Amino acid sequence: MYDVTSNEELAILGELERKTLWLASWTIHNANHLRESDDGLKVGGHQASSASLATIMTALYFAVLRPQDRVAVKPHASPIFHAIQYLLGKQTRERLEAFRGYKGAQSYPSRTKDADDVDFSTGSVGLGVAQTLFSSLTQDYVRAHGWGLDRPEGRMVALVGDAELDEGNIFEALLEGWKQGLRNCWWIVDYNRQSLDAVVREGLWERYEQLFKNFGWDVVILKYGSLQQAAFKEPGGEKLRQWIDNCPNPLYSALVFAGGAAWRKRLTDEIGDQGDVSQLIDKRTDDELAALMNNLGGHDLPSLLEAFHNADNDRPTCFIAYTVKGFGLPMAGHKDNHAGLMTLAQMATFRQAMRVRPGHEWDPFEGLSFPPERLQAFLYRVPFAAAGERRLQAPQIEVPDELRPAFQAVTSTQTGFGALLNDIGRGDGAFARRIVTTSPDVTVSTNLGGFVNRRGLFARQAMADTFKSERIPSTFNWEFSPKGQHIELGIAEMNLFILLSALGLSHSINGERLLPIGTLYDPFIARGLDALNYACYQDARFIVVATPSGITLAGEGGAHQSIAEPLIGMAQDGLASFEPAYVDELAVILAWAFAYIQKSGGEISERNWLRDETGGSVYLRLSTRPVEQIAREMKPELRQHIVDGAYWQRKPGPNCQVIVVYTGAIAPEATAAVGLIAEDRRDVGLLAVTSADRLNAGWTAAQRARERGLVHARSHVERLFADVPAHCGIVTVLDGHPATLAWVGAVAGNRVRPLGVEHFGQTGSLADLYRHYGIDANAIVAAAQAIAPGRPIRHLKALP
Ligand SMILES: Cc1ncc(C[n+]2csc(CCOP(=O)(O)OP(=O)(O)O)c2C)c(N)n1
Ligand SMILES: [Mg+2]
Repeated sequence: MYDVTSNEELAILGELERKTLWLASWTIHNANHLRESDDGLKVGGHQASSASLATIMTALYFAVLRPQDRVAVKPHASPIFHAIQYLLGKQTRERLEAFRGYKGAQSYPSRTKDADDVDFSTGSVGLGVAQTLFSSLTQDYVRAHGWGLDRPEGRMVALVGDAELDEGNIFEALLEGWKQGLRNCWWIVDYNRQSLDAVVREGLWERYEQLFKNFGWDVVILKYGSLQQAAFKEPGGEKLRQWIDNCPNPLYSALVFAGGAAWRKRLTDEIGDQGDVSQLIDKRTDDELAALMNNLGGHDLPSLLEAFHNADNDRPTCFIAYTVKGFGLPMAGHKDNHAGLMTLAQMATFRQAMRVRPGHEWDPFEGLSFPPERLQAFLYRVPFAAAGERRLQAPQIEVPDELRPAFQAVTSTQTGFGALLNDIGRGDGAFARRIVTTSPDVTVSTNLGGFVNRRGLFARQAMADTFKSERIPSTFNWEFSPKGQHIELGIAEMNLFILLSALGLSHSINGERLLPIGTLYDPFIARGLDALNYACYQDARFIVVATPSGITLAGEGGAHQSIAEPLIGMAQDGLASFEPAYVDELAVILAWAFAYIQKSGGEISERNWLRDETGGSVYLRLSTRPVEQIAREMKPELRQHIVDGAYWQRKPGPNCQVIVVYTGAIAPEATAAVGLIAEDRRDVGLLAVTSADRLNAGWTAAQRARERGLVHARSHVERLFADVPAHCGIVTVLDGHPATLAWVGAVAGNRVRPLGVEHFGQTGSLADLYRHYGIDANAIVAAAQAIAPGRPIRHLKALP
């Protein structure tokens, strides 16, 4: 597995560990003390936290990892990661010098913003850890379908902070991993017993050990380094081991901080009267004693290499590696060290110990004892870096230009979605085969059942549907097999989004493209929101279908209403959001989405703010409300307008006084209201907004482009409003927060009355709720009357 065959190579690794620690520390020091900082803010939480992982990461990157392995590095170990990549020739000095500055190396490893081959972004603790698990499941999925078998299987590795394990999403993922037969996954816990504020509870490792074993993992505890193991074999060694085992975490940390003399005093006081132990202590200098006591498993290269070597199988394995936060630095072990920074004086001492001359701080081999040629030769042979480009590419899957479902005259977008996917499920080309669906226990209730019946559930081992084999009639045929295309998840929305993140990076990680679709109830987007953001930040590509939504689910209950999601859809970077009212619109959007999630290339610019060249992920907010469909031909212009975000369902005339702008399932109310208003107001317009997100983004980008000199830039919404008179009032309405559409008034300077839902939880029939919240036809008419005063609108009072 690794190739450290000689003592010389082990010694080189030791030198590289020191160099890595130096470069990381210097990077942070430079950013804090030396570089002209534009904001005056200091970097916190890096120095001590990075040092904690210096040894483990040295062992991994320079010896153990293979090019096919993928790693999520604990956020605060970012400087160590960048330093290692610098030594491997994949990071530049300029970016290190600009650490956490504009376009410099990032404070937390970023797959999209860093240039040195970050596999998984981290930052929001817990998410990167779970991502490795779901990436491993994705790898199994891809290979079970017969794809990518010419490439070696990779291992997904997470470097986990011990306090990071407080995050619940990690345990949600663990449970799912157990259900799905997780393989090829290592989690290496940096057990420094410190978090940001605190020292962790005694004996936490025992809970972890039990927990991981319960979920079917191997657990390897790396507590004592090789120096300690040797010392335990000396006379009195067993006593020392007992003392270490009984020492409370805060005391151990305090003594690490205090150093050799303090260790001597404490050990002598507590166990030193027992002849043998006194000898063991006395024969060591203060420095040697400190080195012995600091020699925990996580800082001992031979122990680490051996442990990783012994785990050369595909079982999920958790390594609990004892470490010292701030290892090798003056703040080692101190409970306040999280945001600790080395002072200039401390840095000078450290520099001396590292034998780095002023002006040579960035020289890769400065102060090391091996000749540079020998070190360089070693680095050239590092297996992880030897194969060149680790990010893979996959060709785009050809998708149909149009989807043409047969649908009922009165139907909902959710039903339409089910019908569209069912139709796709009939196909046997690459398009149908590359789709993978997933849902956190709402497969049937989000209408994915038809597709799953056709394509089957995924499991590495086939499992028959018992109801079918027992000949009990059922609408659903749920056979699990390695060929299945639906991954059934337990009810955990964080898992849904992290799985989508993993599936949606398959083209880059496995070199095999998938077209992932995840479904959930709209309100529960909020439950998984940080993971959704994480997935988008990594540029994973997927379609998320959220249904039912809003108060339109009516009798289903107040607890399931979603209000803020349309705003989330607008604000979420990397996610194009749509809320169609009609199934023909949905068909257009879905066909477009399959192409959009595969796009890449092109810089995001003012001209291209909608990412039409660069691509992204897609969110469809759907509804269970049956709506009378419009019988119409889907002309190319209408198709384009639907994708751009809006079209005139009824174009306003030159004498228009009022316009109704609506989104989604509220279409019948908006249409009815316009019909009523039209009896007393001339030239009324009705604008159907299919994507407030894209409509708004286009408008903002066009304004910025003009401000920067592109005087002819025009957005879709500006063109739509080009002929609308300035005195015309606008009523906007949707089943969601009114701010979603309120901004349209600013496009051409029209007054707006935005209607929508602002309060949560009232239950009732659809009519009750639309009336209660003021988004029914009557409320729209009343708002129109108020905003475009004139002759009373006669039908207003006539409505119930
Ligand atoms: C979701 C989330 N909450 C809070 C934080 C702020 N934060 C960063 S690191 C950290 C704790 C660090 O402890 P540990 O994981 O043990 O790492 P160590 O500093 O010991 O290396 C916290 C609370 C965060 N990054 N993400
Ligand atoms: Mg910690």
